[in-house]
Amino acid sequence: MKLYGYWRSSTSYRLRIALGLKGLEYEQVAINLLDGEQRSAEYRRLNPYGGVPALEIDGRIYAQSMAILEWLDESFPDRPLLPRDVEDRFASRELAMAIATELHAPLNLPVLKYLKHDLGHGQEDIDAWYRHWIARTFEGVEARLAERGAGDFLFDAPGLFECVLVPQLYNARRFSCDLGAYPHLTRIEAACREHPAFIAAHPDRQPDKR
Ligand SMILES: N[C@@H](CCC(=O)N[C@@H](CS)C(=O)NCC(=O)O)C(=O)O
Repeated sequence: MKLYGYWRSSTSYRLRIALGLKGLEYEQVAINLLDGEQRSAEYRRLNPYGGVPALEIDGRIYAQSMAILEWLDESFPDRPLLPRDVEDRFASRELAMAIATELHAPLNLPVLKYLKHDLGHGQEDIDAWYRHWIARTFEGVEARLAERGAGDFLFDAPGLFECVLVPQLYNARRFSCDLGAYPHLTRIEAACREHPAFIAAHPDRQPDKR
């Protein structure tokens, strides 16, 4: 199994956590996003979306991190990322998708670059944009966790939701976002920090870190 990724990419980070939670071995292939390797013709032949991650297994390439997470869970059902109960599965997906679609999408590198270079916004505007989307989505996710009375994880063990949450919090900290209003999110993050799959997946531990 080969993971095409980048050390600081939150979508690659999601997959590294999931592969670790499932105890699956994989080789990493670094795609340097700062050098634009994701847009090279060679890489786009593998992943026509021109982003990371992509996962190669038995000559087949899988793209789109959320679809890959679900595929991994169906193909390697041991140590599941989703709980058994259908309502609980829905809760995991709802929270994970809120972050993956409403938060990751507007904060992605090409969006920030477009705001800066094409629309001419300064760094202050970019930082305000970033904080706006973080607050808008984290408020909802935090409220949902409060309603459920969530503990160290959404359920008994980390799964799909935590795979998506922890990388997004890592990014929020990079942008110096104030996370004081999200005690449930940060408590779950703290519990994940102790877990070997999250420790091994951390950007600082990746071989392509600069
Ligand atoms: N929806 C995609 C998003 C992938 C994505 O945007 N990855 C980012 C890194 S987190 C990337 O490759 N950005 C560089 C670029 O698009 O030029 C997924 O979840 O896999």
